[in-house]
Amino acid sequence: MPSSNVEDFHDVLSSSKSILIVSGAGLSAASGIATFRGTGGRWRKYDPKVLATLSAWQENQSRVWQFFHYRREEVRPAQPNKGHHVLAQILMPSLRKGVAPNTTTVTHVTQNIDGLLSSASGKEPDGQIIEMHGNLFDVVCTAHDCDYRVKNTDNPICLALGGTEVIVGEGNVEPVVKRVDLPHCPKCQQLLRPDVVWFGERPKRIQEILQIADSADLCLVVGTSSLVQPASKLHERVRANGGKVAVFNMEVVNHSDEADFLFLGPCEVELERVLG
Ligand code: BV8
Ligand code: ZN
Repeated sequence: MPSSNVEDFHDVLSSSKSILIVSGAGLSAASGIATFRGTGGRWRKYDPKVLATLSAWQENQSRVWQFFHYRREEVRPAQPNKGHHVLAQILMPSLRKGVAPNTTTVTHVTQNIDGLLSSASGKEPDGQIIEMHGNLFDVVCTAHDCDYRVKNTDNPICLALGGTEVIVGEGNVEPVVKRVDLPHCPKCQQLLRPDVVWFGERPKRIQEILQIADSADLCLVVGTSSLVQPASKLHERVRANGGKVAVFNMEVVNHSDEADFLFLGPCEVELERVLG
């Protein structure tokens, strides 16, 4: 049965040498970004197989670009919440509380593609922040022999997508933008795509992430339903190597009753109460 004793958690935290944080959509919920599977979650309205897979892209780039344009504009006004700021502080040795400043490495692997953790910490993804599913505002050229990959925050990313509402039929989005009007590469004129990891694609920096999980002695699992692999298996690797697991969630999810610590409630409140 997981403990919710903060003092016991602090003892584990202060003696940890390598901390892995794995976060999901629940961390950004308080910033106004819909989660995927929670009540009113985005996937309830759309079929993820239609909108976030390589086959969907190959079938209809217009449909997928409309969905990602819609999400870029949903995320654009969002600000980091208290949960992001508490987790950003832990990344900074000088700002940490309860974590040994210089002898502990902290890596935050987020499934979120909203970039809010980077905004809160004031630093782009690096060795400490890993956006394993990519970022909504990164685009990459689809030509295999072209290296064009940039951050693009244009609003809209191309004129044709401006103002297009995502028209959702029975689980489908009706294409209203011609392929020729979608974003194209300025270097080779091929089509650009969102630089995010779709279902069936290899998560970013996954070998590095697995090595970090295998050497971590504490894993914080924050705001994720732990349904999507391989992210959902990372805390199990930490446990398998004798590490401790602490879950921060609104509800008991996928095996969180096997965690060492479980802090139930909004993570933007619980993270500050337990870690702030
Ligand atoms: C891969 C980017 C191979 C795009 C995303 C059959 C069985 C098992 C696995 C598979 C299978 N078939 C296929 C697979 C593999 C598949 C997978 O896991 N499918 C699932 C659906 C079964 N995985 C893949 O395809 C991955 N690739 O496996 O490649 C490989 C592996 C290793 C090495 C080499 C090759 C790629 C997966 C990436 C997909 N892309 N996003 C986009 O966003 O459009 S995933 C998408 O789901 C988001 O990134 C999201 O973050 C992620 C997970 O969802 P959550 O973040 O957990 O969000 P959710 O809504 O589910 O949960 C929110 C939670 O927060 C809830 O628990 C809620 O209670 C809580 N909450 C809400 N508010 C708060 C809160 N908690 C605290 N405070 C609050 N305020
Ligand atoms: Zn190109």
